[in-house]
Amino acid sequence: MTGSTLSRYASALDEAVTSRLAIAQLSRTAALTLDDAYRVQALGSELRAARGDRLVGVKLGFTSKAKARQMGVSDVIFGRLHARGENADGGSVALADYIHPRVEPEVAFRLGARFDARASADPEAELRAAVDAVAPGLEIIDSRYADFRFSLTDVVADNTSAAGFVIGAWQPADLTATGVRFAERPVTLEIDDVVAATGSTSDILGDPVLALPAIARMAAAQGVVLPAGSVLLAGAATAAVALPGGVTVRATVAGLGTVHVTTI
Ligand code: OOG
Repeated sequence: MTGSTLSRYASALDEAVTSRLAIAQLSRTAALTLDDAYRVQALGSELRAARGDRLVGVKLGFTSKAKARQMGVSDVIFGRLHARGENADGGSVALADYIHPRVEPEVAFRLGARFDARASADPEAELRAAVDAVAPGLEIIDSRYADFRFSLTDVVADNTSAAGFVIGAWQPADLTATGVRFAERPVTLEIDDVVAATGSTSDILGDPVLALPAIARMAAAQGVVLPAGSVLLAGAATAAVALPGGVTVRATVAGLGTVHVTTI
């Protein structure tokens, strides 16, 4: 597929972000390869950067079986997080900024040092060593496609539905220490104190730390360079839940604490 066609798709998806009007799935009219889809995603990130919305992290998607089942898609996918998507813990989120937002409870890692996978002899080890903290997180996803439906290449081109995120209090973490694991911690998503979904951190690839080799590999493939302070979202622990207005949504990860946000 030509660069100008891919740019056209990136612009259409970007316009859907800014206009909050969903578009038809690209796969209805075009046969994108997975490589094409990641190029569209990268071009979309460049469009954001051009208006001052810089890269502040990356995420994985479809790391949980519940999520993969919900969306009928199975491969792990990689997306980019941008500064304007960040919301303060305890703050408010305006639903008018989204098309049909959903929310997921997540585990987040923070990089204490810059990470350039392509400049590293051992990206997996370097990424593990670069992580300095862990926190509970909420991810707001918002497909730019009508009816929140897509193929694997559609959702990759659409930056894996990434739209917003909220990170709770960071706790120091040293992932180079032997035996570090974050598996088997109950995860709860509550809306106005009513449980909306439950899961376990084991639902994220068996253990959220296993997101790191996947992120190292995909960051190398995409040539993504992450500044110090970047956020890594390891993936959802439950299926996504539609985000209603006028509520408080809270994620709790046992041993890591809670994070919440109010919708307006
Ligand atoms: C794609 C994003 C999935 C996750 O954690 O599985 C995702 C979507 O379902 O819209 O972020």
